[in-house]
Amino acid sequence: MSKSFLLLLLLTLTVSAQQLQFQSRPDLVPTPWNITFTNTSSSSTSGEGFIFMAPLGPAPAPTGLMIFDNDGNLVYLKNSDVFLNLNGSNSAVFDFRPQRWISSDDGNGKSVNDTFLTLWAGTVNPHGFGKGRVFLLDHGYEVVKNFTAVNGSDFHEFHINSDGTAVTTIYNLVEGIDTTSISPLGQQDSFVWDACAQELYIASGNPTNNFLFCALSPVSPRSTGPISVSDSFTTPATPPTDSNNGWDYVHFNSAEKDAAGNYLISARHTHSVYYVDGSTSQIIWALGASTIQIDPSRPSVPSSHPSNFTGDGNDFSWQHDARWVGERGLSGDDIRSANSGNASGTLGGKRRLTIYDNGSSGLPSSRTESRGLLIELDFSQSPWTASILTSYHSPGGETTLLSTSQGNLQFLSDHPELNSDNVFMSYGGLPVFAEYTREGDTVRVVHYGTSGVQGYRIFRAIWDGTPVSRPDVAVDADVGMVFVSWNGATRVVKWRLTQGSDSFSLGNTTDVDKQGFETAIAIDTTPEVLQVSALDKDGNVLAKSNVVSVQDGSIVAEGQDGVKASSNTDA
Ligand SMILES: *[C@@H]1O[C@H](CO)[C@@H](O)[C@H](O)[C@H]1NC(C)=O
Ligand SMILES: *[C@@H]1O[C@H](CO)[C@@H](O)[C@H](O)[C@H]1NC(C)=O
Ligand SMILES: *[C@@H]1O[C@H](CO)[C@@H](O)[C@H](O)[C@H]1NC(C)=O
Ligand SMILES: *[C@@H]1O[C@H](CO)[C@@H](O)[C@H](O)[C@H]1NC(C)=O
Ligand SMILES: *[C@@H]1O[C@H](CO)[C@@H](O)[C@H](O)[C@H]1NC(C)=O
Ligand SMILES: *[C@@H]1O[C@H](CO)[C@@H](O)[C@H](O)[C@H]1NC(C)=O
Ligand SMILES: *[C@@H]1O[C@H](CO)[C@@H](O)[C@H](O)[C@H]1NC(C)=O
Ligand SMILES: *[C@@H]1O[C@H](CO)[C@@H](O)[C@H](O)[C@H]1NC(C)=O
Ligand SMILES: *[C@@H]1O[C@H](CO)[C@@H](O)[C@H](O)[C@H]1NC(C)=O
Ligand SMILES: CC(=O)N[C@H]1CO[C@H](CO)[C@@H](O)[C@@H]1O
Repeated sequence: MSKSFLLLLLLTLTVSAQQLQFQSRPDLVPTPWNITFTNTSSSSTSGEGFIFMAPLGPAPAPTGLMIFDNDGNLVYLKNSDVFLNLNGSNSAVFDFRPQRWISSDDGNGKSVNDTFLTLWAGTVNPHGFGKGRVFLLDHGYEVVKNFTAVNGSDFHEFHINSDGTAVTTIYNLVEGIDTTSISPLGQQDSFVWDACAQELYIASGNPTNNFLFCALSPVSPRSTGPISVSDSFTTPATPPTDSNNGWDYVHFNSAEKDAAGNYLISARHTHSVYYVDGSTSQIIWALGASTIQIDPSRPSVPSSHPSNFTGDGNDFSWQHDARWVGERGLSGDDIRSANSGNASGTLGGKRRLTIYDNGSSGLPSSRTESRGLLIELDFSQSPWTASILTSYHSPGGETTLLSTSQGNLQFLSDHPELNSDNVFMSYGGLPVFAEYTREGDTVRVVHYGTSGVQGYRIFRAIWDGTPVSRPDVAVDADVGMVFVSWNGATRVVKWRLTQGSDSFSLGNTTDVDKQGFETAIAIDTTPEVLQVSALDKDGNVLAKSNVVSVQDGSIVAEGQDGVKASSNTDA
């Protein structure tokens, strides 16, 4: 996140009426896509599933939660103001995607193993972090959980761990910190923004008491406040002497727990990734910056957490989204064996992670483009090594893309249901996402929105949605058409039009294939009324629109709502 992001956000988020796209849902305005590159010589095509994003940007750019199909057709759109009654200019939603939650207790005495849509909603601080709540939506798009970490969850992370817990980030303003080592504006008694990662039970929304890691403050009883202020690559912009000028020295932006129970945490402002013990909250090792040099005219200073690895895998800066890859289904013993460098273990004493290396913060940058990195850590030799195996960058035919904030990277092979080995990447602060082959060739590039729109994280995932509402129709008797849509429905294959003199004599059935978000169907304008039903691939009726007047579209009789799917077919 950066200040430029905030300026854009403060310009705020309304939608202009001229952008009307759907007759049946004039209130829904999706962000437009421009597929600027498709690699015709690549045998690798985009994976299955849908694209999940929550674009933000200056008015009148469309914002909110959005799901698209591969061709850029809208599947679902929800305006962000329904969460928390967001109505402030600095309110937003972030990090929208499906995640699987598996737990023996869902909070209502039942076990759960299902996919939920997850998101963060809240207010964004001018420094580029936030305070809000996290939400889980079910297959009918209804909120089933919402909760927040102690002191309010920050938007950077809401990750569901494989053991059924979740982790979110927190930012706390701490007073009385000595920053005199930070020239030129450091002060004896400073306000500094601490960053924490806290583990929560989803069932109750309460902290687990297993894991709370804060960079600066010791939080009893588990954390020791281990990351020194002098490890920061930033300096305060103004003297940090009052609470409005707190210095964001460390900036956590991702956290996730592995099968061994330990956390991988990305700290953007120390250019480091930390591996933190899940039961003691102590740093086990660091990857990234071993020396800090902010001003080239001054000598570099050693980090309090120099990298425990040698090799080019330390060469990232201002990074986001540190994720273990290739560990799906592995046990805690497999991971502990790799951590101990056991070359005969399942992972051969090695582990792989991905990082979105934006290489810039909007300040002068020595690098000209952002990139995704696949890094291999080898614990089987001494010293440990970190090597870049592949980098993903400069999508086909583009000038270089350097994003000053945000971004993420997804290894699709960790999601076998997507049937793809590709790598999916969002350029965060730039409104671009791209898909690469695992080897780094560009498969496809999509620009979305207009200049100034931002995406934080964008995901490709399988999703099965059946709204608990009914399909929407709009009749235009002048052109002899009915327009039908059903916001969020993923199972509809055909629409069935029935017409008649009243709601008891509907007949003369016409089935047409569903087209994109909204389908236009030719109608006979002689009968009095019509109704449109949604059919799945087996011809079952999923829901029915209201029965409406052919002449003016007014409601004659109620339709039939969708019935929430309780599906485990997605992952
Ligand atoms: C889409 O991108 C292409 C290539 O950059 C550009 O020429 C074209 O104008 C863009 N179209 C829209 C609608 O923005
Ligand atoms: C919405 O904004 C108005 C004006 O800023 C404020 O008075 C009101 O409390 C806000 N409502 C909510 C739910 O945040
Ligand atoms: C969030 O949860 C609280 C109860 O914890 C509930 O009262 C509130 O309605 C929920 N919010 C939404 C948007 O569902
Ligand atoms: C919450 O805020 C209080 C007061 O600022 C602070 O003492 C405490 O450590 C914070 N706790 C967490 C979990 O962030
Ligand atoms: C990582 O390096 C630090 C010194 O910088 C050292 O104290 C720590 O023991 C090392 N971690 C491991 C797991 O070797
Ligand atoms: C290394 O892993 C192999 C295979 O899991 C196991 O049999 C062996 O005991 C491990 N060695 C050590 C030193 O842990
Ligand atoms: C397109 O795909 C081919 C075959 O994989 C590859 O050689 C080429 O480099 C790709 N183009 C780009 C721009 O990545
Ligand atoms: C049935 O619909 C077709 C196509 O709209 C129309 O041509 C025909 O007249 C209708 N038949 C009856 C019996 O309503
Ligand atoms: C959860 O459901 C998925 C998909 O149905 C299944 O593959 C997996 O084995 C289940 N996991 C558990 C722990 O039940
Ligand atoms: C690797 C790299 O380019 N790092 C740069 C990231 O951006 C900061 C701030 O703009 C530069 O100081 C680094 O050199």
